[in-house]
Amino acid sequence: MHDFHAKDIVMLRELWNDRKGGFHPASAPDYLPESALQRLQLGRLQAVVAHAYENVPLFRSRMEARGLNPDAIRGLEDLQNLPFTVKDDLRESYPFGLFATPMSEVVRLHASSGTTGKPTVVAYTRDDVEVWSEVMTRTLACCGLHRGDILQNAFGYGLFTGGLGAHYGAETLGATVVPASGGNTDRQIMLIRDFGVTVLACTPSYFTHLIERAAELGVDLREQPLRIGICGAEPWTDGMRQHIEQTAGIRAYDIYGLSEIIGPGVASECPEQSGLHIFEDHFYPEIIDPETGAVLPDGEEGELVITTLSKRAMPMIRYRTRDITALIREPCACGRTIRRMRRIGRRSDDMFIIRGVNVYPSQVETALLAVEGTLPHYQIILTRAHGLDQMAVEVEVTPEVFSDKVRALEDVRARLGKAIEHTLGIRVDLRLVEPRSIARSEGKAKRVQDRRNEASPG
Ligand code: DLL
Repeated sequence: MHDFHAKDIVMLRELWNDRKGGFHPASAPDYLPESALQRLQLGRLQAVVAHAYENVPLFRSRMEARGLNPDAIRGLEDLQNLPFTVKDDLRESYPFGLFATPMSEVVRLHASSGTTGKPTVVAYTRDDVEVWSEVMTRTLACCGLHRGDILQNAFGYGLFTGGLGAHYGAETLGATVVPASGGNTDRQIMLIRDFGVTVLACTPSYFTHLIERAAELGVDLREQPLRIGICGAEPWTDGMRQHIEQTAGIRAYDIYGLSEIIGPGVASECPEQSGLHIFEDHFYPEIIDPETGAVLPDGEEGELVITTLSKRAMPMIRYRTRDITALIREPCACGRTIRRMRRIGRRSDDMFIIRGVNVYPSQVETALLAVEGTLPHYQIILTRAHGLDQMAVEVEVTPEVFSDKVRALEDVRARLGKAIEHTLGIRVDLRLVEPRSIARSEGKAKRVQDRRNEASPG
């Protein structure tokens, strides 16, 4: 499968001992000329389509219904004739219905907790785990990690892909891993200090919680050797990034992935922080119009669709991620030639409509982080009264603002109200609350409480 460089990479990796970083041999495919990359992609695409066709009955029957077989893939552009795969396909084939290899070849299962009912299950062969380690190594190298770095991994270990994904990638890169997993925040802070941790990997919302707790314990993260944050698994705005970078004295990088495709390791920012490089020799990206399914050109915003080019246990053909972004073909100043995607600010299914206006949670975050006196802890509460959707935003304010009660509070309320109205075009019910009154998350933050279908009191 990774015919292309496997042996040489292993040899180079062992020779490689550059403590200052720079180029990591596993990153070689990031710099392929376009024509070589496309040749590689086409060969892998043909192989993966044939593999799925032969081994996944659902995929085969959808192909046959369109009068297609694997010979239909003569060029990369032929991919757009193939059927989509969606999250419900995984739910309906629970647990193992989409596997393309016998269980005797599956060495790992992961699952993502669905909001309702059964989780979705994903599988890996030994080769798949190796590809995963490779793309996570490339992710970490892209973010400037090198041997000698001590990475504290506060992504959750377990069925969630974040913990083990980052773990294997960091070990393969040659960094020292502290497998802290999520939670137990005081101990995390002690380890960061005592071990001289240089890299912290966790969700951005947990990072903000950790920063806050460190301050309460009298630990200034800016005085620690910590230099890089590896953040992902949930949307976060540039305002949130600035908050993390300034209060922790680090550079915070955005990494993207999803269980159905492999876990983390699908795309990563580089030091330019201007879009995420997609490891497209393994994950072929398309952007579609979510309404019509038509493929959109690079640069246009739409839903990200990914085809796995090398996965064996559970290949995904044209998987609809529901994440909204755009592809960037222009070369990156870092020198990588693989395409980038814009940061994911929203999903096609996290939008809600308030008095006729489309609202995304990230818009609220952008507005509130621009106002001084607020903290990056908030939640959005949706209710329904007399058939109309109502939106309230609860935001924590700093202790200074809160203790000053009337004047400072009114001042923040006025500025925040204006900022939200400016961004969303509507007024919302604003509730300024005391620091620490909104629940903290150890993994993915739940920003929206949707109570619209609960019976109204009385
Ligand atoms: O969250 C995998 C992951 C772990 C990615 C650690 C990065 C770091 P799932 O639990 O299956 O997998 O959730 C996938 O999370 O479709 C996006 O909606 C969202 N997501 C992941 N990364 C980002 C990101 C992991 N950097 C879903 N920005 C995806 C915005 C993200 N949303």
